[in-house]
This record gives sequence, structure tokens and C-alpha cells, in this order.
Amino acid sequence: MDGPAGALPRIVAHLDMDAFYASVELLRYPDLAGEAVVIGGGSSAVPQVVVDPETGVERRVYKRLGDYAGRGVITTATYEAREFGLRSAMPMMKAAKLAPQAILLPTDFDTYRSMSRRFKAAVREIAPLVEDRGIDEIYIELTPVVAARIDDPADAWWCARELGEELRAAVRAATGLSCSIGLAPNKLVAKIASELDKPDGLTLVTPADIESRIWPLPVRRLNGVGPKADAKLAELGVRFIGDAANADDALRAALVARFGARYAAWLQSAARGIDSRPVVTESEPVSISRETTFERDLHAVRDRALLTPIFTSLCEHLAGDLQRKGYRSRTIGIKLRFDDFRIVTRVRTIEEAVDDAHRIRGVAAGCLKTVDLSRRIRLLGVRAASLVPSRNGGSPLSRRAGEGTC
Ligand code: TTP
Ligand code: MG
Ligand code: MG
Repeated sequence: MDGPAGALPRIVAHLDMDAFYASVELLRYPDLAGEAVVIGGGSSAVPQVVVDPETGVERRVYKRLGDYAGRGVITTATYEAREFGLRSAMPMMKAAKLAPQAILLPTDFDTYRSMSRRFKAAVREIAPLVEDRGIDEIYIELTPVVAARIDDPADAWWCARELGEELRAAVRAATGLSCSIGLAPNKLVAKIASELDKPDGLTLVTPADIESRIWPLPVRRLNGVGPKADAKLAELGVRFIGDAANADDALRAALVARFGARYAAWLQSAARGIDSRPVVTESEPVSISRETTFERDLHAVRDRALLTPIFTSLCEHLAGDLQRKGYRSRTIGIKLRFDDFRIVTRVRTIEEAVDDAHRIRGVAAGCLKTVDLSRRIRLLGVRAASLVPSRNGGSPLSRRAGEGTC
């Protein structure tokens, strides 16, 4: 495989959920399976239930992209919608021209966040060294898990494939959703590998596969080559990853002249599939906060009727965050930004750690009383610090996947 005989290779996975927001919505509306669906609407895109006056049968009526008017953009699209050219970040009015019949659904971040926590928890049950890379993707350090399962290092990649299958099954069991996994010697190659067979793919790229699988890809696929670098590289004739990996002396000199020695060296080693960055596991949060900027500046007394429910809602959301993440807090604070952009914060430390909205609100209200509220307020925030883990833990842990077979 790689390295001296007998050495256990490093194996890292990159896992990314398939059409994440859209797939979550399809769990809610299974009748839309196979349809071109985009996510991005507001509350006006909530499907309506209509009752057939003759049969009395209920049916859902979905909003079509062609009926959308506004400046919103697509968050994601099902793979069926992508066949029409619809993509993340595309303005919906533009998308409507390509596929007016595509179905539009509203975004529901709370549900996506909860699904995100669930799939990550399912993975951590099998392989605990997880680096969070956003709502729908993670890196997983598999080397110690593989090491614990095999006697002969020659079995490492075979074992990794088995682990990859287990991870996919665990994610599906915990969420009902599919993901794509790349298995590779490091994060850089694993990220590329996970995209090679999307959706629902499991792709191994061992060191021996770099040349055949990675070198033919556009150089832009390297995480670290942005659109500007891509354009400059094209001017130098570097279009594919292999072009950078096999740069001769003249090209290397040109790369150094154009990008500097550091980037040029990085590019060449990255193109050869080299990357020693560790998988960085999540650290405990120092604090959790919620804040909101008002549509117009509000006055504490004159706009009390508006401010009170916003304040309560912030505390409720903060309590929800604490409970989901499995923490209680002993220091509650508030943050205000006034119409002159001055920021004021106040904190109070309490005897007993709390995670419920009512008590958080009580302490936060006490903080507010100590602030001069004669100016209008632009922003209000509530923060929980001095976090202690709650006794029951937080995340809704999935059930454990089957025992390893390798
Ligand atoms: P991605 O993983 O980039 O995309 P995806 O999961 O929808 O599709 P794929 O199968 O190709 O991985 O992003 C994850 C989610 O993040 C996506 O479902 C919606 C959200 N998102 C945005 O809101 N705006 C964006 O521009 C992108 C790229 C993603
Ligand atoms: Mg994704
Ligand atoms: Mg992603």
C-alpha cells in the first residue's frame, strides 16, 4: 500500500450529506420524492392543504418556482432540480426561468440543525474523532478505529471501506438521509473523494489511486484553489491537478513568480495528495448566545410592547440551545447596541446553573435594569457563559450501528 511494509496508513474520512436541506424536507413531504424541488422560500411557500369538495380527500398543493416573485436565492436543490441547472445561491427568479415547474419549499433551519446534530452524534458513536465543518459535513479521523480492528496493516483500506459502510448505515438509521463519504490518506484528498460519487457514494482514494483519480480533475477542486487562483493558473496552462503535480522547473519558477514560494510549494504538494493537517475535534463552547438586530431602532419604554416578546423569545431560543447542546449556565449576560452604535454589556453570575427560559429571562431582566435605556436600541442579545454539562447530556443520540465486521 504505502510506506514501509507493516506501517499502518493514516485514513481520514470526509462525510457530506446529500442535497441536505432538500433531503430533510423530503422526509416531511415524501410524495415529492423524484421531483425537482428547491429550498429557499419564506412562509408563503408553505404547502397548502386543500380538501376536494366532492371526495373530501385532502391533498397538498405546493408552490411552484414560476409563481415566485422576490429577491431570494436557492439554498439547495434536489438532484432532479440540478438537471435543469438549478444550483445553491442562484436567485430564484433566475431559477424560475430554467424550471418554472420546480417545487419551492420554505427553509426550516431548526430542523436542519437538529438533523445535523443527529447525524454527527451517530458518527461519533462509531468514530469519536470528528471535525465539524458546518451543518452538513465533517472530517473523521479513522486511523485509531482501524488500528483497533485489524491485526495486519495490509487490511487497513479494506477495514476502512467496511467502516465507511457502517457510517453510512448509521447516518441513515439516525436520520433517514443519505450521505457521501470519501476515504483517503488525509483531509484534502478525502474532501475531493467524497464528491466523486455523489449522491450516496463511498469512494476510496488510496495513495496509489492519486494519479488515476485525482490528477485528471480540474485544479479548482483542490480545497485552497479559489476562483482567482484558478484563473491565474489557467493562464500558466495549469488546468488539471496533474498539471500542478508534475510541474517542471520552468513552470515551478512561473508559479513562484506568480503566487509566491509558499503557495507554489503548497500547490505542488497538495496536487500530489500530500496534506498533514490534523482532524481538529470540537472544543467545548465557552458561551452560547442569541442576539437580534431590529428592523428599526426601538425605545425601551415607548416600544415596550414590541421589545418584551422579542426579549422573551431570545431567552427561549437561548434556553433551547443550551438544552440541545447539553449545558447549563451560571453566568447570564445581556448585550445592547444603541442607535449611536455604542455597545453595553452586563453579566450576572448565579448560584445554581440554569437552562430554562424563565430563569434565564429573570436574570437577564435584572441585568437590563442596570442599564440607562434612554437611547433607542438597535440590537439586543442574551448570552449564557460559565457553562457546565447537564447531567443527561444534550444531543439526541442515535441508536448504535451494528458491530464492526472487520
Ligand atoms: P452543500 O453540502 O454544499 O450542498 P448539499 O448538501 O445541498 O448538496 P450536495 O449533495 O452537493 O452536498 O451544502 C449543505 C447545505 O448548506 C445545503 O443543503 C443548503 C446550505 N447551503 C446554502 O444555504 N447556501 C449555499 O450556497 C450552499 C452551497 C449551501
Ligand atoms: Mg451536502
Ligand atoms: Mg456540505
